[in-house]
Amino acid sequence: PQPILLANYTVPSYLVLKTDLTFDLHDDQTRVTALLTLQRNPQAVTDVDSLVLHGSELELESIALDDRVLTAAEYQVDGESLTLTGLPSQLTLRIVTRIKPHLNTSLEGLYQSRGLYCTQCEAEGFRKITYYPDRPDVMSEFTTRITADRQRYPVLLSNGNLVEQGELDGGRHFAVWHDPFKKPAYLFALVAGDLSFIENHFVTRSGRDVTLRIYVEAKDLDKCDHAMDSLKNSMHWDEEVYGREYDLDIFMIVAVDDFNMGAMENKGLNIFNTSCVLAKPETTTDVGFQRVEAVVAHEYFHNWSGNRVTCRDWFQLSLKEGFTVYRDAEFSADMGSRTVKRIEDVALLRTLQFAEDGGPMAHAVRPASYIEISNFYTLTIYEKGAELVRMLATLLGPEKFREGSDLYFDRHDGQAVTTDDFVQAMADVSGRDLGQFKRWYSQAGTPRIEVSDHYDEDALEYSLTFRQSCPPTPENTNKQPFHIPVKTGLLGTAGDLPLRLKDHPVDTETSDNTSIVLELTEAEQTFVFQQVHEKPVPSVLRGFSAPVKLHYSWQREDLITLMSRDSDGFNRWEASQQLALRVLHDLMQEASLATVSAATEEAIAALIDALQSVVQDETLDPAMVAYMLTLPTEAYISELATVIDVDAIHQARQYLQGRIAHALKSAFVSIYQRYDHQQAYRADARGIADRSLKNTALHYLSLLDDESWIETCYEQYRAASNMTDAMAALTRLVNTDNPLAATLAENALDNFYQRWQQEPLVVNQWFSVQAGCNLPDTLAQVKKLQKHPAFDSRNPNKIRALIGVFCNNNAVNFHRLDEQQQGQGYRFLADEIIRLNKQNPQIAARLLTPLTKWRKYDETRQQLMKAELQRILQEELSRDVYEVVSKSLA
Ligand code: HT7
Ligand code: ZN
Repeated sequence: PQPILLANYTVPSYLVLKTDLTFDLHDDQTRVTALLTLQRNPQAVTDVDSLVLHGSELELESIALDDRVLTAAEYQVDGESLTLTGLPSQLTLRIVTRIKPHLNTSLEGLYQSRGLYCTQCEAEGFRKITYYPDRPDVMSEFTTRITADRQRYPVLLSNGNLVEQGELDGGRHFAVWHDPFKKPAYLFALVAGDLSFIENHFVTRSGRDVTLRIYVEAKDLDKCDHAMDSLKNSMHWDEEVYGREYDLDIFMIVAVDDFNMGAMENKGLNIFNTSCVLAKPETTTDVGFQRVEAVVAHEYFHNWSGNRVTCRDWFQLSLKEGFTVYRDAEFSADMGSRTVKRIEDVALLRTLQFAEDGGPMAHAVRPASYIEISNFYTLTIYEKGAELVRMLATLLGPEKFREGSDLYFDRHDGQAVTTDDFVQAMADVSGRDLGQFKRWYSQAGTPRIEVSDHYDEDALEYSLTFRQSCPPTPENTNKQPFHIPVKTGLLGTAGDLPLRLKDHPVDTETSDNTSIVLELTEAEQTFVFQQVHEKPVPSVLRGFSAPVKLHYSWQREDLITLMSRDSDGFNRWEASQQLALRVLHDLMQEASLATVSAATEEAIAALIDALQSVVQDETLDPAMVAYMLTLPTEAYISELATVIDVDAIHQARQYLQGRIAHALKSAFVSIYQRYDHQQAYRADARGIADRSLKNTALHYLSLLDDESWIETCYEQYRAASNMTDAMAALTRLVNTDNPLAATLAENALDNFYQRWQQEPLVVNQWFSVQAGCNLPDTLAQVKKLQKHPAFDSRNPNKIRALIGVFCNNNAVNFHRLDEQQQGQGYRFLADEIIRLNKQNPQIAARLLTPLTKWRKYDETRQQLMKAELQRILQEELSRDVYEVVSKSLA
């Protein structure tokens, strides 16, 4: 397959003014009639008279130009397109195609999920429905008529407002929907099935009443309230914070069980993975509740950042995704704890996005080429893209940033635009030159910043020197310096020092007196602070103000100071992680963990002391305490390593957890006992924080050589009235290497399945907890679970819960090298990829990620992983899988 290049972009030759679709849904096939009203694009560079319509896996029944049916000689069709030439400047096309949704396992286009018809058109799924210019810069006004059997498909939905419905002969009925807003085909949606709904209303600030509906299977009606509350909060927040109102009479969410991603922002008719809508305390963990809130908000916010203003081409994907992730992150921060939300987002970014940016699939936030666009729905596009928007907000300050977003929406409403247009709006309102900033969009890779400092006690001057560099990535080796905002403060003995920066007027819009945004634009830059009366501890990159790897050789004491006193909550947590990382690295250098060196003992003692203070600090949010007590994950330690030593990382982390458990036992006991186990469940920040701290304490206590804590885990599991507590306890039982724990884990797992077997999302958690088990023999257990009646090898959620969790979140087992299991994890994954390559290429390509990281492992593992990638390459591959495998072997 040939790559598609941004450099080859040309405007569409024809515009589609109107798109009238008729879907006749029948068991063996669906007949799609598309009536397109077309006009030559006045902006087309040359006077072209040809039109390329995309189409894939379609059976063409007929095509008529201005009501004249064309003969096969009058158009060219291949597997991907239909081309017409010699066209007039105005025309209509009536195209009739037949498709087979019941055989569609790719979950792109029109497909069936548990008897329900639904669509997924982003990025290029519409071409599996009918021939069409399936590109985001072709925006059209859609009318959709659906006919189907009335009894089996009582609910017929599409985008926009319902304009007509009625009965037909033969037990059939119809509905007609009209969407007054021009949109690209990727935002088209259709749903038909037997669904129930909950309804609510929202009155917009201009006084329009909007009907809100969430459609689910009848059995799930009791799990929709959290999504509805989240939707109403999102609508209100977008009015308050961005001045954006909803624009149709109705907003609908439909939950489907088989879905490749989390959700889809189709205009007025969002389609969601059930995992991102359904929530109730008994079945859903706190993380699940937060995900529902975030995804509902994200999709709703797309109504402006994505739908009203969309992308010119798929290279601009981050225009809508990065901006919308930034918007949903700010929303979640406002709904809960801002610092905690930032810690969670940065942890994800630094673990997974940094790994992506340093690996074979690294690409710029605005990539220059792709083979299969579905492979570019990445952490880089979403999370790093959001960081770029966050940096713009930091550089401009809140008022100018809001002005910039207003200008962007007003200027481009109804258009398909580029990331340059977004930055230009920010530049226009602020008068700032953001030319250099745009390198963030075109240069891949994570910049590295080395910081050094000097205190001149005679001159009372403190200087910070920053040196930036960026490692080469597959598409660009020679990086130009980035424009990097580094939010900085200086800590003295009594707290934050007032800042007086030499030769730099303090910008009052972006800085207070104790925090300043230093702007790096050169490879090396020094900033001098004046009237500094003591040698300070620098607190740099506050709030993680830029997606970079920052290096500064803090003394251990400096980290302890930052941990206890920094006014920036994010940097307090960051200092705790740095301190723990140092100890973990020391431990990994030890020949044996049976006896560790005096220096390492000293480092452990200092860490434990610092954690003791954290536990005793009553001013800290319990969620912060929980995060500060939690050691950096194996995945993050691996990301930082040059060569990943899977077993040493696991052992060092286990060992240190054990030491902390012993040393802080009484604190953990008191946290656990203090917790009111009878309190009613609340999914708010306080409730989540309290459970998180209590379960962190239980985790540590379960590591003690004291079976009473294993019994406590079992007791918590049995008594739990919410899934967070049940799962926390079950996870400890499953992962504890002790005969009593094994027996209780087995009982609990049996009980869990018996209780929840009718709830697919809960069964997924049951699969995950077993797939994530660190004890040996897990691969055999995973293979056994694949044969379990509740496992469905076609359902993406099940695949992610079992296979995804084993391969991504269970490094010690996936990478096992012992004689019986050497390379078996890799072989298992490759077999799955080969199977999924035909069935669902998008899922297959995503699942490949852990194998693509082969270069980061030791020689033996490298060879084994590479051999599996080469085995996959021998197959007849989808574009999706081919792109990932070939790039990772290149
Ligand atoms: N914009 C949506 C992307 C999406 C998607 C992409 C490829 C294949 C399947 C998909 N389902 C949804 C989701 C979002 O970011 O809001
Ligand atoms: Zn999105």
